[in-house]
Amino acid sequence: ERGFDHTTVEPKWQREWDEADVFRIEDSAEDPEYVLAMFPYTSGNLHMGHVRNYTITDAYARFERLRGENVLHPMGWDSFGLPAENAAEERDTNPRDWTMKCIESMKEQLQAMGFGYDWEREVTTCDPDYYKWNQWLFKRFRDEDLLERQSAELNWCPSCETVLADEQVEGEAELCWRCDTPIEQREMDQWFFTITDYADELLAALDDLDGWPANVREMQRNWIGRQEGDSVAFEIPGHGEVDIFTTRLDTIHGATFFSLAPGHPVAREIAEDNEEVAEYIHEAEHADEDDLDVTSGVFTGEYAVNPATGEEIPVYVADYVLTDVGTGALYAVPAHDERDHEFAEAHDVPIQQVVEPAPDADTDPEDVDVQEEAYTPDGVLVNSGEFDGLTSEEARERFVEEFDGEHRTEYNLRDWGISRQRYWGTPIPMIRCDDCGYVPVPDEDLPVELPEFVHTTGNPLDAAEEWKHVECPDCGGDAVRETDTMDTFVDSSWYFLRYVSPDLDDAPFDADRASDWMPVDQYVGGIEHAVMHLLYARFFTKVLDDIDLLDGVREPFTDLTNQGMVLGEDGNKMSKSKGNGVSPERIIDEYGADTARLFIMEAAQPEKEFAWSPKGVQSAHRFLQNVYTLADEFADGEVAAADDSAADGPASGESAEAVAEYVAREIDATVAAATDEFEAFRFNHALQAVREMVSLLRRYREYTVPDEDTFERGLVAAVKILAPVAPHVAEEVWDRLGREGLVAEAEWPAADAPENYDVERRLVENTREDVRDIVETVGIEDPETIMLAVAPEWKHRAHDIAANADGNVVGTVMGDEQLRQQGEDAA
Ligand code: ANZ
Ligand code: ZN
Repeated sequence: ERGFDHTTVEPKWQREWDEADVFRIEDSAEDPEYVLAMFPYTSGNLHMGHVRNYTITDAYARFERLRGENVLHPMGWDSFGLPAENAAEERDTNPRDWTMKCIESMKEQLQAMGFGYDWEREVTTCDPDYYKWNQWLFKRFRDEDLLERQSAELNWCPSCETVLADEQVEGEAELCWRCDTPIEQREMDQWFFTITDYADELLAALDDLDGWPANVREMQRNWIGRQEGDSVAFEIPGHGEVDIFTTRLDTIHGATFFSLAPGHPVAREIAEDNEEVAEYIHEAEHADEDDLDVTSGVFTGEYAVNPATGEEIPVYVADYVLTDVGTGALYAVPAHDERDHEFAEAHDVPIQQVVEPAPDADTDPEDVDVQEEAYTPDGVLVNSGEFDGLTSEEARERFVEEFDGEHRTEYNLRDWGISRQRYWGTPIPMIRCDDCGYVPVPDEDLPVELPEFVHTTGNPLDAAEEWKHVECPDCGGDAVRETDTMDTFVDSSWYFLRYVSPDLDDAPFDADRASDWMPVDQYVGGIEHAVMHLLYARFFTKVLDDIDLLDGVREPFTDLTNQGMVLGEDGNKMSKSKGNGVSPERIIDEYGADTARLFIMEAAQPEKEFAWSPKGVQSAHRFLQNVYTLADEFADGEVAAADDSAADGPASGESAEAVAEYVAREIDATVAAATDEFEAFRFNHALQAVREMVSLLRRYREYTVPDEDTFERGLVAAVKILAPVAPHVAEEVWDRLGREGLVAEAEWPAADAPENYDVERRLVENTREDVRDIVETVGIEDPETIMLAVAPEWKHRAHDIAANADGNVVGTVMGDEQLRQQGEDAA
């Protein structure tokens, strides 16, 4: 039985890498390259999503290392957060012990996968050596006026007398997770980072982040939500002036009602002696944000005076007006706004047109019927008195002056509330003194360490009497520590900088080294972090640069990749309840880490989702065994003596040199293609190319007695291309071929004659175009036809291109050897 045994091979090479310090990286190295995966939350278990994420960065880091780059590829633990408290509660332990156990087992799993990290740089956020710097940075933000006390609504359990996290509020009835008491909303002062000070820069800089996926940039744009508009005051007799925010001041003459958000102070004021309004507000506060009904609202009995017309229009309180958007109040113009239109129809409010299409617009004014449907584009004013005939834009400019308004820029982005009423987080380094107010803990007293965990109904920090009571750093009087801890997003906003100098004890990170390594060249992680984590990290980076801790680094991550989901065999998201999950450990046991890694990387491009496939896993495993066996046979001298009949030479009359030359060219083309594809993060293409090259080598030795040098060069190239993805098997083969040292430390292969490749590359580009055309005109019903159509031009990638055009399955159909042959014949 030829082949390798993964259960011995994998641990063996992991030990060898370790002993040779392959992944240890020195600072101030030449050609620094920073490859980073989003660090895992310490749940205790790696799932397939992690495995995919970390395989991608590991393969890329190893590839870059082979190309001579000095690659920083670190790993750490996002280890604060509520789940640890809950687990501690359930298991009668404490969050620290539980978290440390989780780290231990997750680290073992990462090591079993063969990921090459510089473990000397491990960063653990719940470690006081780390969170000390959260506290220190908090104070620097305060020095920079980027810290504020603001009031915010919190979930409050009146029975436990404690604030609850959203996750601790259960069900539609919103009950306390512990005592089932309905929770209340309470306004309380909290610490906020004023990220809104950076809103404009965070927004503008997105335009230049061209290494980021467009959808992530768009999500950040929407999240920041910058809008230019105007505010104007409407008088509500008995309640004073109410400011509205509008982007369509030109439509003010068409306002037929006025809407207040349920949380608007005037709405609350009206509710004081209006039962119906009070009830509506109460219900709105408890409604699920997701099932928002545009037509929901209640008439208050009050009227607002339109400053443009002097008309009185009815005032509603309506759910669709959001409390913290704009001013929380608006005038509604059903003729020109869809939501207002729907609301007006439901509540029988008149609809009055004030804008019609401009003469040069595509729409004929005759065709506009605002009673039927809102007309939303800009146009020319009508029914607006002396202002008729102005364009929308002219009108907006005129009206701000005319009606005493103000031009304003509004943002959706809010300041970042970082206070959490929980134990397992970074203590906020503030002390409250009755005489001095809030006083920061002096730098020399940092870190403020967490006290022992206690089981209690509320925040354990509140119960830590001894820890809590301290002297005021200013006046020496009795004072109390802040018992809130920081949002764990603070931890993850700068952890990538700590890796640069993880043991430094007089600064969060070494500024010089940081400017060598930063920005991160490749950042890979889940799309779920598109907004919060990635926006906060950008914000931190800008602040750190502004306070000269960085050297002109304005953005943390140059290239970003969001890996797609690994679905269950059934095409659904893997989940415990569906029982369709695949555990990484089982795959490692059964097939080895390399098989899992290869399958994952072959299955799809990193951004695409794919379904787990036992067939694909087996195919990856078989391929690795085949590569090993081929090398084994070669090393034993069995390749040259393969077959007597073949030894007579090519039957077709081609010279042995011509065949060897052909194979050599294919090897070059494969190397060149693999290099390009790795660079472009299309690992599956590179792997497809190497599979084809290996199968060519196998056919070569069946066809004739191979030229030994060419054959060996092919094997070596295959091993090197495979090394980033299937590193253990690659070492084993390398060793079997009698090569010096470790393939992990070898050099990426060079293509001898890249000019050949250039020609083919142009063909690929053309072919891609062709396939797109074919797919568009004939559809993808008959993939074989497409295969044949493109195969003559560039057989290497024909099937794979067709797969792209379709998006999935076609690739495997095309991999079929027979089809390939047909393609070659057609050529
Ligand atoms: C009057 C008006 C007339 C508006 C019109 C629009 C069209 P978009 O829709 O993205 O441009 N608005 C203001 N504050 C709001 C709040 N707190 N909650 C919900 N909606 C609010 O956003 C701007 C428009 O959103 C504003 O312009 C306002 O409606 C509404 F023909 O004012 B407009
Ligand atoms: Zn004091």
